[in-house]
Amino acid sequence: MEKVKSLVLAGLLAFAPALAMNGPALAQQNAAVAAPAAGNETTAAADSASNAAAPAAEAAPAEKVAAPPRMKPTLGIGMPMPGEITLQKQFSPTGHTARWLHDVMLLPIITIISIFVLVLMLYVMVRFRRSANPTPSKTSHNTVIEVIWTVVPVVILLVIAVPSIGLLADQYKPAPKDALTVKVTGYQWYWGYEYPDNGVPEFVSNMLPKEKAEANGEPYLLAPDNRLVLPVGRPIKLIITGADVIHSFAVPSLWVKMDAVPGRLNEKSFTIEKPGVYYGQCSELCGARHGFMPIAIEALEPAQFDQWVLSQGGKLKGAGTATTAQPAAPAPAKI
Ligand SMILES: [Cu+2]
Repeated sequence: MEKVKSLVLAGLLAFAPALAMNGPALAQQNAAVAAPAAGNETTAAADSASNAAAPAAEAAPAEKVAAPPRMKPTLGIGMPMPGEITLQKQFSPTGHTARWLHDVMLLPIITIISIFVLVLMLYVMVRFRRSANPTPSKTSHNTVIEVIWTVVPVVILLVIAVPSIGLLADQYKPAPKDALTVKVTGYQWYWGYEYPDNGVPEFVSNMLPKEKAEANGEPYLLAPDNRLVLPVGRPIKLIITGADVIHSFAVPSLWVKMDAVPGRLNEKSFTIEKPGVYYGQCSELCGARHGFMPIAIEALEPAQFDQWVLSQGGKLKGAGTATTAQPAAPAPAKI
């Protein structure tokens, strides 16, 4: 009995520091998660309420710039379509190279090799079956054939390697100095966007409920309330991180996919070629609502993007140090 008692005591002592440290941390985390994850409807409602209250709270800036109207998505652009079997139409230079590599190089080579091997196998099965070929050949070496089946695959691999390595390098090319920096944070289970270059504070992006998405003419499960607004034709640098677990920021039609890892800042640079709405999703299993943290990039003409930045109380890059008053809550392109 004494032994059991001392064992329990020893166990409690061993775990006491861990329990003491984790208790408050866990509680804090839960409180932080509970607030935004309280439900999309309530978050959206709270957002609109704070937006309505915002103008009254900050009467200081004389001219209030209106945000550009929320862009309507185009069916089949920047989103998957039922029955589609190939990559989405691309809207970034790296995306075009990738799509070309897949459509023009890899797919034909894979198809030709598969058909060639299938035909060879069928031929061997028919031509050299036991009844048609009762005494099999004893040949064990054929130098010419051996050289061919070694050299031809090597040549094929070299031909694929050249554009493939070029694409790999392209995907990880650092952004130029004048790139627009946006910080993307993955949370369980929504995204946060912040524009440090423009002084636009972080706002969060939650999935739209079904009725709202349908009423807006937007694809349910892909449409969030607040979009990541970006300019067309300007190099963009996304700094991507995770706040709790590993997420992955992925927008297929812009050839963007980068892990959002807690404690690490991953970088992804790209340029969008055409204005539009480009949808994506979290692509890392990150928990129960992993499938419900969509991404929508709204690409605007640079002038419209500047207007959006001003509407959020931000300042234009290179516009000196004059800052407008920070609004109580940012109001990105609303529903
Ligand atoms: Cu996620």
